[in-house]
Amino acid sequence: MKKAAFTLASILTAGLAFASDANRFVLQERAETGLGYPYDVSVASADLDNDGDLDLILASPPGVQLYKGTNSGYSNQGFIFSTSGENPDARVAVALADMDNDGREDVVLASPSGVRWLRNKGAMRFEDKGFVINAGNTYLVGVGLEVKDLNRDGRKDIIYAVTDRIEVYYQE
Ligand SMILES: [Ca+2]
Ligand SMILES: [Ca+2]
Ligand SMILES: [Ca+2]
Repeated sequence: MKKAAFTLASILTAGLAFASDANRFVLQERAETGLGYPYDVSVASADLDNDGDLDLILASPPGVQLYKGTNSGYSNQGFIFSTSGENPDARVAVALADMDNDGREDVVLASPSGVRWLRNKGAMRFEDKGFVINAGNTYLVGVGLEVKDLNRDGRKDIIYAVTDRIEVYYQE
């Protein structure tokens, strides 16, 4: 009985120690983006090739770059999508979600122009499905994006925000 109490105390102490360390962050890795202009950027992570390692996506007005997660860090795979004609000063936001429920996380990219879906075809290949939301803002605005099943019907929905409004879209 005494031993059980000691064990519980140890667990509590361990929990407190963990909580007090929660504000410490240690740089693990740093990768150059190669972007030579002060573009806006947005990042997200998911296991895009279902190999058990989280991968990173970096979005900017020129396009979307992929960093594949490996045992020894993240490996820059270059651009998986290039946006021709995007205003270099445009804002961007990116989210990773399985939009078509095929078991592969897709890339959802937002800019003032709207929201684009890059379908994950597997083996780190992505297909541009074009704009799923056409906002057509020609002026520069801040952009926010969230992808979630908001109405719990099993299909991912989109929250798209620009400076003066927030819009909720359900997937049909
Ligand atoms: Ca992976
Ligand atoms: Ca998918
Ligand atoms: Ca839904």
